[in-house]
Amino acid sequence: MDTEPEINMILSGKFTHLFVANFMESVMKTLCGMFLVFLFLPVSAGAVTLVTTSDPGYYNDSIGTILDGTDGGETGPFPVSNDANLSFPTAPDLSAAASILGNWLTDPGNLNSNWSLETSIPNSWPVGEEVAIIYEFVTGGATNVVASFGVDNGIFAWLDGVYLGGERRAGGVLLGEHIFPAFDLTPGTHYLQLLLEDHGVTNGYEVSITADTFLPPAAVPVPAAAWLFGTALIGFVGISRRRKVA
Ligand SMILES: [Ca+2]
Ligand SMILES: [Ca+2]
Ligand SMILES: [Ca+2]
Repeated sequence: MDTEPEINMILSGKFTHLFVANFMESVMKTLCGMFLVFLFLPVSAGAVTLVTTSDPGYYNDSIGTILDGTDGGETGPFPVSNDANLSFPTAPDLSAAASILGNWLTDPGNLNSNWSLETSIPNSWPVGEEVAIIYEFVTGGATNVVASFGVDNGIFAWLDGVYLGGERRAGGVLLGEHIFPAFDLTPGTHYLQLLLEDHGVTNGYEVSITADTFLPPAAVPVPAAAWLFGTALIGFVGISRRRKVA
């Protein structure tokens, strides 16, 4: 019978050996294929996009032109007409707008009423005025974060209140004309604070912030949270009882 050798193979264990050998061969082929795919994949920089133009952020459009002419006049960060290309290695003096901006650099989790959480950051604003933006990052850690901008006319940037730099250019918006040095983010909440400057004719804003890796924030395990809540409740009951006793 035709099936007899097969039965015999099963009985003798040969079939099992053949099956395992075939299975291992197909696994090895698949793994080799995957390895080759990985080998030919480009090493991608900026694999994760964190912020693009029109994404939401905190927005302050109450500054108006109060900074114009302060901190060095036409050669400073807030000119009325000077279109010279300049870099500003030290942070601009924002004291003229201190009450409008509030504690945006030192405590961005508690902003004053001039700030709003917009559905999206506008890419233009009244000509000649300055506006401020904050992007919030809640993460379990991020690496090689690259912040790239196109602005008409100037941009000043801080990360968690630490000045990253500032530049001014003549008119026009070209994404990538301002790129700040890449940074990593430790687990927690971080803020990228931006001040946009304009001095006439027109203005505009584009943004692209990427990272090589971006981990989501660590979730609080429910049993632990429940345990803490339970402990707090027991403590509260204990205090209440002691107060009643006293
Ligand atoms: Ca201005
Ligand atoms: Ca520009
Ligand atoms: Ca302009």
